[in-house]
Amino acid sequence: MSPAGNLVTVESHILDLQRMHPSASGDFTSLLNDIAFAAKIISREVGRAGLVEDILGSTGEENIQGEIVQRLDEYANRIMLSCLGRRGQCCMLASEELEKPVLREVGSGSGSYVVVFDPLDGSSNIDANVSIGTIFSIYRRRTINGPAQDEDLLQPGSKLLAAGYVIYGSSTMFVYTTGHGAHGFTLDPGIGEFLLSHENLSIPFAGDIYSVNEGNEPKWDSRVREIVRRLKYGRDDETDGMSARYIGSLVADFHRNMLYGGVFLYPAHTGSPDGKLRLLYEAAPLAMIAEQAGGYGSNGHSPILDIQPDSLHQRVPLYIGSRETVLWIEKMMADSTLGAGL
Ligand code: AHM
Ligand code: MG
Repeated sequence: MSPAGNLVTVESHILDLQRMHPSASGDFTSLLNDIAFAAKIISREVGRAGLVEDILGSTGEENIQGEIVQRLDEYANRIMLSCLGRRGQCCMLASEELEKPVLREVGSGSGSYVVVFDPLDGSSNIDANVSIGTIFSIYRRRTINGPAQDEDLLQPGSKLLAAGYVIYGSSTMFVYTTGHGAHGFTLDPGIGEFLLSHENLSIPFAGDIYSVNEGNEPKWDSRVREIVRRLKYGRDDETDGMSARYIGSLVADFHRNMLYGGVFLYPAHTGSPDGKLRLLYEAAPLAMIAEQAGGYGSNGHSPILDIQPDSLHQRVPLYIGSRETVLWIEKMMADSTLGAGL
């Protein structure tokens, strides 16, 4: 049975959006379709993990950020690199798994776009059969001619043309936005198509779930400790405490909060003074989706989408989810009576 009997594929949904821009060349549309295609291949491989040799486990190498590279990380990265921009739509691709961005031959394509992605997020969860995901950001290149430059890559989230994620969970879902709402599609494995299942996603304004790795509490500053304490026990005598859910895969924690409402926190701590998550391919794309769904993403002080990046793998503290809850966290972070930052 297809989701809710709805037979709108992700490709036709993207094409409908293109019709809103009669002068569009189709390059952007086909780039989004490339990403959906790559997601199907990665989903197939994730679904076979454990059955086929050489899928699970690590490659024995570390990536540029000193993290162990899992075999599926490497596979997903390779698939993204070979599927994206096959028609010369992209001048540059950048990934969590690559030290530097790669410049692409554009041939007769426009080369107008830059894509930044985390090919397989939550990779510490792969071998345990826990949900993982892919996250992507698409920017328009800023320079006109010649090889793409840093300024084409290092753009704030407010300049994103599109962003999305794929969650490989109990089913595989593709969620994307081009700035006209956030829409979710569920993969029907029988026909190999993503079918519209969650049109115009909307995060509840305030939620009942907080998600944070509380094992880091000893390394937080006093403000973050107080924020999490109040989330847990209730903000005041009239407010109930929230439930905790933490998967440890950003896409999965974020996706659940998108549907149920709530907040995800990855604050800075003494071991990671800029937080853990990466601005360009984790925080910014999810912040765009959150805002398109009525939510909000912040670094604790200001919108994630306003931050001008200065390097590809830049990290940022992240507070994201239900708008009211994230705004309350910003207010708490600005309260000097709760102590200073790190
Ligand atoms: P990854 O991109 O290498 O998988 O790391 C990012 C992941 C996120 O999915 C998740 O939110 C976070 O790291 C979990 O970190 P921790 O194990 O410190 O709680
Ligand atoms: Mg990641």
